[in-house]
Amino acid sequence: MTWDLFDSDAPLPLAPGAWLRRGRVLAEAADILAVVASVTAQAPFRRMETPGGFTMSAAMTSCGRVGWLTDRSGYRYGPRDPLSDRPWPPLPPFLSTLAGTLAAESGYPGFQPDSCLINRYEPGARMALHQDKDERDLSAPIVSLSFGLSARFLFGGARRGDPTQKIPLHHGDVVVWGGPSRLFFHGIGTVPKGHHPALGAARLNLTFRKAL
Ligand code: MD6
Ligand code: FE
Repeated sequence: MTWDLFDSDAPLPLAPGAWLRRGRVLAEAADILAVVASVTAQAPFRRMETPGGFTMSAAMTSCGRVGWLTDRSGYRYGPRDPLSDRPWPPLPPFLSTLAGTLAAESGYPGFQPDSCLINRYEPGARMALHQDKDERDLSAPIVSLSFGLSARFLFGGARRGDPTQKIPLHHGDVVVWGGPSRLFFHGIGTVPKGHHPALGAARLNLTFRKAL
């Protein structure tokens, strides 16, 4: 795909290998959210405990061959939902195909995610600065889709203390990143009060990963 300077849907560079696509999945949002609802009916959102003993303010669930987990024993991917002791719901083909297309559009052909982490924030929830480094193959990018309430994405650098860009993420926005910035620190600022027509008082974020 090619864009010129005047295309309003041209990818915005955030860092080397990191791209923001404003509204890229607006047209698909209703279908994506319907599929997410069927996943969360099988594997409900839950607030997990960090290794340090804090309860995360965002609630999470997963689908795919593995799901991301945290508890007192650490951060990891695991094949079963600890709430049910059953395998995570499968990654819906519609979502894995879409994630592959979005990755390819940002210069990462051949991306085949095996896990999707779904985060749910109510107003007041946030996500502290972190790196995504529990995946085995760090050459694969991460594809991130945001819905519902807007939030500020904090995008830093290779070191925790590096300055952060503060980028608002809105319903339908996509961030794809890998390559040189794959391990950059990032987080989500406290989600402000509000109401979104599609999701009410909540923000959802889907991140597609190649974890295995
Ligand atoms: C969120 N996202 O947007 C949290 N991580 O709710 C992430 O932590 C994230 O958006 C890796 C890659 C993309 C992301
Ligand atoms: Fe992350």
